[in-house]
Order: sequence, then C-alpha cells, then structure tokens
Amino acid sequence: MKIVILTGAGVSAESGLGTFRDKDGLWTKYDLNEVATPEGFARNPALVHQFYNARRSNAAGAVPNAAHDALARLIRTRPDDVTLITQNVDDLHERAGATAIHMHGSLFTARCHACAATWPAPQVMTPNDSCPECARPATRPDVVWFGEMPQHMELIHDRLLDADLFAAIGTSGQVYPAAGFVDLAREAGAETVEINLETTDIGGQFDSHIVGPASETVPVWVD
Ligand code: BV8
Repeated sequence: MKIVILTGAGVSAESGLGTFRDKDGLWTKYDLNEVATPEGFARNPALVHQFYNARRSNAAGAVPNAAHDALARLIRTRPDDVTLITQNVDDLHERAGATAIHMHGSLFTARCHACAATWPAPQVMTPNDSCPECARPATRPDVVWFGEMPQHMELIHDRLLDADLFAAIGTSGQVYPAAGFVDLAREAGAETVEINLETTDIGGQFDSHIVGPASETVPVWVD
C-alpha cells in the first residue's frame, strides 16, 4: 500500500515552532509580502534575513516531538511504501530520523540568486554575504516564497497519483499547490485523512478526520 503524507506547521507546533495562521501565528506578526516574497526580499533583504535568522535559530533549538518520531518510525518500517512531503522549512523530520521531500525548501540551506549554487546556511545570514561559488553578494535562504515554484513538484505529482492513502497532518490547506494535493490523491483513488487540531477549509475533501494535537494523534494513527 503506497502512503503519501503531507505535513505543515502544525506538526512542529508542539516543538515550540510557530505556525503561520493560528492565533498569534507568524503571519499575524509579519507581513508575508515583506518577508516571504521575492519582491519583499528585493526591497529589504536585511528584514528578510532577520526573519529567517530568527526562525533558523528557533528551529535549531527545537526538539522533534512524538509526531515527528512516529512518522520516522513508520518510514523506517515501510521505507518503500511511504513518501513524506513537508511544507515546513525546519529540519525536525530529519532530526527524528525521517527523510522528507521539502517542497518549500529549508532554513538550513542557503542559495545564490545569481548562480543558483546552494550550501549549508550559516546561523546568521546578511545581505552582504558573498556566494562561495561566484563570489557575488547574492545569497538568500533556500526557501520557496509566494510566487515561486515549489521544489520537487514532478516527484510529488508522481507519488500522489500512485497513492493508496493520503494524510495531511497539521496544515491549514490555505497555500497552493500543497492544498490541492488531496484532490490529486482522490483522483488516484486514494483514501484520504486529515489530521489536525480542527477541520480545515479543505476538510470536506477528506474521507476521514482525526482531531487532536499531532503529538497524540499521529503516534496512534501510525501504530
Ligand atoms: C506557486 C515560505 C506558481 C517558507 C511559504 C493556486 C495554484 C497555485 C498557486 C496559487 C493558487 N492560488 C494562489 C496561489 C499563489 C500562492 C498561494 O497559495 N497563496 C495563498 C495564500 C492563497 N502559492 C504560491 O505562491 C506558491 N507558488 O504557486 O508558484 C508558479 C508556477 C510556475 C512558475 C513559478 C511559480 C508558493 C507557496 C509557498 C509559499 N511559501 N513559506 C517559509 O517561510 O516557511 S508558505 C507558508 O504557508 C509556509 O511555508 C507553510 O508551509 C505554508 C502552509 O502553512 P501551514 O503549514 O498549513 O501552516 P498554517 O499556520 O497555515 O496552519 C497550521 C495548521 O496546523 C492549522 O490547520 C492548525 O489547526 C494546525 N495545528 C496547529 N497546532 C497543531 C495543529 N495540528 C495538529 N497538532 C497541533 N499541535
């Protein structure tokens, strides 16, 4: 049985990392147009680096929770059946021992927007850092901003169309194309389950719902 899992910020919430759209979420503190778009970066790279430096530091200090551990356990026991896709840019799935497809990139990778080279991100990035490949002062966090193409979409598309079971864990279903993955999975005839604190705006697309905090619901669902 082929299982495709999509995670969002809710899976890292109990590790102390902020979500985006919950009460006092990140988008209530920052204007996403200023810190999560190429235009915002062009206008004020220092603000964008400050936003991601703070999140990189929080993520580095966070610890995977029982949901990350349970997903890593599932992948370890069924490596050929499970595809884990995450919208998150933290590395908690990896630190729990799972391999995840990062469709929105990673806080821990830097990229050169001149030559597209990538390298492990330093703890603190500034607009004056120069690219280790081409030496131009053109570095950015390797994350996918609004208006940019998410990463690994072909692979993701193939896995969704081959899914027998699709689970969306801790995501509000507000951001595309991730919010449309459940439709692709349903097209493939997959059974679909939404695991969240609440039923989301796309909740009607799922066959079933498991409501509760991921650190409690995911280990039970996995086992
Ligand atoms: C693109 C950057 C095209 C990294 C982010 C239709 C089709 C295609 C595109 C669009 C479309 N309509 C609109 C668009 C444009 C746009 C979009 O979707 N806009 C929205 C706002 C309407 N999409 C894009 O721009 C995407 N790009 O489409 O490109 C293209 C094509 C060709 C060539 C070029 C371009 C790019 C989208 C990626 C944007 N980058 N972030 C970062 O800073 O992290 S998105 C941002 O939202 C985050 O990255 C996050 O990954 C994403 C989704 O958020 P969630 O993870 O769901 O978090 P949220 O806070 O919303 O929800 C948390 C959930 O957890 C809640 O449901 C809560 O109940 C639950 N929860 C909380 N605690 C717990 C819990 N659950 C369980 N347990 C708990 N304890």
